[in-house]
Amino acid sequence: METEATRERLRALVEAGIALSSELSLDALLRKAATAGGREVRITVDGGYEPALIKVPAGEPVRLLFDRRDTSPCSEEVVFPDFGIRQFLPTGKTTPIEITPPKPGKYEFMCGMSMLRGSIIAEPSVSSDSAR
Ligand SMILES: [Cu+2]
Repeated sequence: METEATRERLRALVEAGIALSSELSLDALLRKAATAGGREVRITVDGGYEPALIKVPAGEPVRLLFDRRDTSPCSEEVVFPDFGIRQFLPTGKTTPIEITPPKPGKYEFMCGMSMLRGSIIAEPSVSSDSAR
């Protein structure tokens, strides 16, 4: 889902990238791009969540890509109680779930039976002005 705000941020990012590219490594630029244009984290579901601990900046949208490999009924659903999300995960497919942790803290997710567990750790985000 691309919004006008996202396009604006991307445009600003490209300009900032051109201005700073002589100082910043490509890696740092890509990390900046991921933050501005929508952060993505791939999570493998195979008898558990890998990684089971995901750190993200608070207040920013993150897209979690659940790549389910197993066929156990246990892992067929993932639940984010804090966000009112209960999502079916088809085996052999990647299912995106977008959340925005509103404030720093721990947001747990689990299978439909609460046996498999993982956590999103939302950290205080560093403002772009003081980043460097
Ligand atoms: Cu389960």
